[in-house]
Amino acid sequence: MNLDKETIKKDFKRKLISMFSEDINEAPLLHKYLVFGSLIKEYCAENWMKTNKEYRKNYEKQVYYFSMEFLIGRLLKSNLINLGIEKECEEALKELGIDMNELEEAEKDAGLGNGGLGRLAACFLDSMASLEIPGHGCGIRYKYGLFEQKIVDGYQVEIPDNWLVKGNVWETRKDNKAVIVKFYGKIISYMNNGRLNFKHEGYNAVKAIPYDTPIIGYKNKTVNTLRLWSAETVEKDKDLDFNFFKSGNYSKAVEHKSAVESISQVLYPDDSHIEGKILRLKQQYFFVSAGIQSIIRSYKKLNKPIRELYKYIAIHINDTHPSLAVPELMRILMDEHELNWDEAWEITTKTISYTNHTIMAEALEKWPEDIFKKLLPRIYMIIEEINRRFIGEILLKYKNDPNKVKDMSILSNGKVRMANLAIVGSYSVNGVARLHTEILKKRELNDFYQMFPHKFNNKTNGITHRRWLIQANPELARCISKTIGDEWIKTPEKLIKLLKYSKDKSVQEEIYNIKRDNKIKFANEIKKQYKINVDPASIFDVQVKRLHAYKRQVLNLFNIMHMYNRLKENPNIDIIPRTFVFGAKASPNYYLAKEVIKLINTVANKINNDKDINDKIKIVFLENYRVSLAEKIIPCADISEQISTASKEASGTGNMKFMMNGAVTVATLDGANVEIRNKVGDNNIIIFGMTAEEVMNYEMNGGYFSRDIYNSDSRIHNVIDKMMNGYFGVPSSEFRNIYNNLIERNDEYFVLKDFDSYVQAQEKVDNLYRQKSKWQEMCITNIAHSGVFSSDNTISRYANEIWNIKNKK
Ligand code: 26W
Repeated sequence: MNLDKETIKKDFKRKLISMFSEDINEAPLLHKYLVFGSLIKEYCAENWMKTNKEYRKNYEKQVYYFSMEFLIGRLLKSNLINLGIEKECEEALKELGIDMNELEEAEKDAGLGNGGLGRLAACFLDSMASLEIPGHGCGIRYKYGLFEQKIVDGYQVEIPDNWLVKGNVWETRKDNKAVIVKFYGKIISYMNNGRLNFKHEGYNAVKAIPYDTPIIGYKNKTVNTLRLWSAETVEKDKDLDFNFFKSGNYSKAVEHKSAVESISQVLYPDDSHIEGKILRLKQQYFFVSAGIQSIIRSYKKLNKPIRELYKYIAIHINDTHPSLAVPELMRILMDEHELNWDEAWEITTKTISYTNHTIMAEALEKWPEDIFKKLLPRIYMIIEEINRRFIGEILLKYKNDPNKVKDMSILSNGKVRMANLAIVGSYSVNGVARLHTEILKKRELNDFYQMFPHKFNNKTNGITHRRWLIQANPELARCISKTIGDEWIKTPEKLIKLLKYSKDKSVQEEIYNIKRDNKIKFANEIKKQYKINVDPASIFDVQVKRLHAYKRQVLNLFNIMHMYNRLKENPNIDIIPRTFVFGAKASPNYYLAKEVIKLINTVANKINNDKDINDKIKIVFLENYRVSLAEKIIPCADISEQISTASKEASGTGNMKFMMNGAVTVATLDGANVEIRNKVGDNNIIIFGMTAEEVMNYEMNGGYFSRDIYNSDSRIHNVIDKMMNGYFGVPSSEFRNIYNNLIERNDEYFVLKDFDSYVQAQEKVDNLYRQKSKWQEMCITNIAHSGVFSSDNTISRYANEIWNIKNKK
């Protein structure tokens, strides 16, 4: 977009007056941010409208990415970069006496997601717009995003994330596009002209109001839409509220309103455990029904036959959370468009595709049938019928084998199994990394794979290199462009050209200095916020991700405790100083994870203040890890910790972000780590630990005896004893869950089993880092190979191989 700085200055001043009646000298930072954000939105408004018109005019196939989570983070900087007006804006603001960085910091993160799954959805939106693919997001406008984390005395304390309170400049409320979603009530069947029809009566109506956010493509004219739904009472009930009010029953009116609004009130802060709460099921149906109704409504305006829906619309469901899309689309096609079952089923199963993001059994969604039936009577009927027909198919294929029916049916033991529903109702089922997809096919979903082999495929995750390199690490981006030209920006695979320079001393030096500058800046922040002195010359060793037993933050910490023990014995041992950085939120009711946070902080407190070890180890626990903090820490990392128990991490995407910023990965052969290793080669990554196959073999044979290792490995014995004997100044009761899991419950995630191999990997790090030129060669090799992990690549494959959309690039 063409804009000169004088125009920007003029527009800014005008808008500051029109919005707040203030001039620059008196306006607070927040007002300046709100004004500037609104201005940027104004700049993209025309292209937003035109994009929609073009899509309609050309009957282009639209993809709707349904996700309960979109972990967007901040939008100001990424919008400026994608509009191509970053430099002009920075200069204009500077001349107005405003610092762009300060303005950026005034934006609250949109934290509408837990972690990997939600951030992936956000990266995909950016890639779809940048590749000019007509793809839109559909989700929930939570009033409260993922909680804000405070660390008080080493413990996690959760604070509500009231992110909308000062306004959200990017969204537009669309009252004219509201729809009604129906809960509870009963279903009346009746015959009409020889056709069986269903009528929903006595339901509770909830109004779904869409809020649209523009998703701006990188230096093109495409502006797609993220549509998030908010729950409100319907007009009729508003009157009712008024009647309650008039009759003096004020509290009843308020109760009703808050019950309805609770649907879009808060994001569930759990990314690995289903809670089976009815409110979550309400959330799922709420946004799925609203989303599909609005898709069908706009499809009808095209005047195309409803039977051809799948030619113009693709609906993708991000994990099983939106799998009610299957029965909801069936309902609309049958009950509102009078198609018969077979026609509706054919259309539905040609429209919906599904991504699986986890094989952890406790994360597989199952809803109690009794709750389900009451809340969604018509949807339940449809699922019963889908299941009845599906069982017929199983019996036909497997010659009446009752075990297959038991294993595969959608309704089982009084539960509705959402993954089974998603697989049966969609034409494509994909995993998120090669290893993950193989495990799905061979084990977790083997029955389904045998029945529908054609549905299964892999789409390895990706990350947007615009946010995670150009925006987060502008100096590195500049250096890359200076070295190999800037083609990589539009075609990230071209980063491979850097490989030629991996041994080039001056490029090595330059990239070293860039990281060093990033580290200095961050070390200053750490000093300010945590009063901890960290040496920018130390190795920055970073593990940032949700806290979960399978991700094994404890393994990392045990190695640190072991290093500390060694240093206490001999303060002169020659190790390169390390700064270990952790960042992690624990689900509020995940007690083990909370103990781990307390343990990290407890150990940090002792080690950071121990004069004996000459500052050779520092530990920093970053409070409130979130997208905007990730953008700051990842460009500083020398080491990326990707140490999950092999087979447990479906893909990981942090691993890709670190690699792209020139960190060296310490990893198990899990998820996409395997593909990173295949790209960079064994010399440029540090692999340790059991393989997925070894882990799964142990699991099939009942695990292993962790106590044997505890008894035989004095390093481990020492570390665990110190954790439990008050050595760190905290009583053992605080870490009882950790201890029990590792020793009494046989260490489900093989922490002790992988410990020795991990210690060796960490010694290798120390060794390699001393060889400065070799280390830089590794960093550059990693950056050079990171292009294939751009989500542009991933999204092209989704478009070509799943959605049947030819992208223009
Ligand atoms: C509350 C139930 C629940 C269960 C699972 C909520 C959310 C989940 C998600 C599937 C968890 C998740 O975020 N999975 C991660 O998805 C990323 C994107 O594909 C992968 O990179 C991670 O490996 C995977 O853990």
